[in-house]
Amino acid sequence: MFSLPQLPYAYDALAPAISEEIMTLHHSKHHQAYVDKLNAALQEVQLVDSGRTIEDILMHLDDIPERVRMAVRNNGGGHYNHSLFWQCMTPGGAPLSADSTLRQMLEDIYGSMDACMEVFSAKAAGVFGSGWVWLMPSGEIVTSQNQDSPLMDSGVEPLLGLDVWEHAYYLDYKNVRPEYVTQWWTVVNWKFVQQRYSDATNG
Ligand code: MN3
Repeated sequence: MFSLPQLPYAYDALAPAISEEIMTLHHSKHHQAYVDKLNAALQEVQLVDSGRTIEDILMHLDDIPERVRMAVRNNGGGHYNHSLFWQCMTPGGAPLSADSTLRQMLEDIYGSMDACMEVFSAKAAGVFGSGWVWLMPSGEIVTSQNQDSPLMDSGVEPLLGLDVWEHAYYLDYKNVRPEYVTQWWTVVNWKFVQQRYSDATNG
């Protein structure tokens, strides 16, 4: 059985970048629904107590019986993506230190952190419909549709993810997704992202 992870901060802690109302709905309703539907789909094929991690399930979707595979892909992806997303944010944000290895890598590729963030923001603006933007351990910035994760195709876990589904910002920003992205940068937990990069490159 999968369960909803606790947020590492209060529902109102990311305001004004993301309001308490959005955080409450997004975590306690949307994410909870992904968890519930994932468990229901796995239950249907007697896999709910298999003990497999969500990462393992998403990397081997072909092993899931076809009649529930799409439900596991969508809701398992939703569970994995949101679990990562919450941790990628922290009240007030946490910047990268000057000697951060992640900063070094991104500056080598993009020229500067600002330039890297501009590429990421442009990709976020360009996602058609519902999806995500991801920073990969290679430094590459990729997008996915719906609740898909790069993990599904590549087996590689993203370092940082941004939810650009309308439910993530519409109450605060209406249709102006770029403003949501601009404000989101102020709450990004780069220290967490650096830790994931260190783990990915040393492991
Ligand atoms: Mn969402």
